[in-house]
Amino acid sequence: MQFKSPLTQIESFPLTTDPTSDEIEIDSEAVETSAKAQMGSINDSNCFGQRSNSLTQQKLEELHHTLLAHRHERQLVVLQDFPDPDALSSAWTYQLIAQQYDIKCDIIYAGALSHQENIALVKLTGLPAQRWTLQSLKGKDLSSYQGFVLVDNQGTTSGLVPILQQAAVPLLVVVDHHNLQGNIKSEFVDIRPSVRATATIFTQYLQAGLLTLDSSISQHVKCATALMHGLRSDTDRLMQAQEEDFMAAAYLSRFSDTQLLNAVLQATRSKRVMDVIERSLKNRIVQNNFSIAGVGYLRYDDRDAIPQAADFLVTEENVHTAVVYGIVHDEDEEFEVVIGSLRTSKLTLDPDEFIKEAFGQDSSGRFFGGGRLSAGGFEIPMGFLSGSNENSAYAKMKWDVFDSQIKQKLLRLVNPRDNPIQSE
Ligand SMILES: [Mn+2]
Repeated sequence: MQFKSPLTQIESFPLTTDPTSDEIEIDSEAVETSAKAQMGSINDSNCFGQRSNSLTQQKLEELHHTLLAHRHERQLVVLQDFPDPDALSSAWTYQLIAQQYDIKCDIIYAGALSHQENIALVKLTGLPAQRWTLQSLKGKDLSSYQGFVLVDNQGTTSGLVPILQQAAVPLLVVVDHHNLQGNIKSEFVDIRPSVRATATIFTQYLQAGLLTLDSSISQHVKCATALMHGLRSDTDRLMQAQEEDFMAAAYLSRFSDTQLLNAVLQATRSKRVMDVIERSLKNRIVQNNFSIAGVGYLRYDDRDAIPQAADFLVTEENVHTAVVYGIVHDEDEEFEVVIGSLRTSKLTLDPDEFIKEAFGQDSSGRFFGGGRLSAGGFEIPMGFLSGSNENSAYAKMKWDVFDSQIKQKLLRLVNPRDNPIQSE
């Protein structure tokens, strides 16, 4: 039989005691179950493709021991400021896995859920993610958390991370599939840029027995559906999926709810998102198969219109790469930031390299963005120039400056001889 339930496999293997963890006493049935599951899966070579098998098993064992060492604790699972379905579903899975070790997790993000599909996902599945603004974080008692976890990011896309570091909350776990963004000091690290979605990695953890999914438990069904959505959305509806992602999707299909997934996908675009897409169409310039569009100012809540516009622009004939950017302003916090998104169908173009090369680093050596296969994003703080102004001529002038500067940096890579500033 190709797919055996992890539980059946587990029963057939004797539980061995790990001599290195003798100080850790397994005190709950749940922990014992997952320990058994983990031992069982380590002996199983049919779960995944042979190539990734040993890595997954090694990571699985490490994560198991990290969780054991931190049982009964409270942790924060930190998502990128604007979390996507891959991040949301993976964080939820981590929370459910951690529960087995009596670890309580709060899933938090600083920005907004701005894509209509993300809002639908969270509402329809009851996904337990909370928005903690930078302001509200300062009022929280962080000493009740013994650690934090990064899922589908490496801390560079979350405004919450510097505050947690300041409060000396230790980083315990990082699970991500983006290229390495720098030096990471964490007890457990599983970063696999070859995998297309963090949801794939978490599905492998599930499949190997860190948590046994049960289709009679509604929460498990919803979480599996969320993972399926995350996996699909990070792989362009499985178009970019590799063997491991398909294997994960196949496993999830046993638990996920097709009707629920369909309901999430049916979410429609708001008029304001349509307006941003319209602006990107009007403003785009196409050079050397790159389509570049600045969309001006947009509201914080509509921030996700930018990647959606990039998704749309890259579908134009003879365009292989689209970059869309705009100034996102948050009226509540008087805060502005340049947000951009890149989409490419060109196999030889690495979005991560492209964005790092185009925009470089800030004074503290932090890159303005990065990416994964076929997609990337960037955020450029506006510093002293941040803050809205009632005067529309002033706002236009500010936009023109940022627009020209970004175009100049992009066009230097798109067409090295072309420089829009020099000609003036
Ligand atoms: Mn992802």
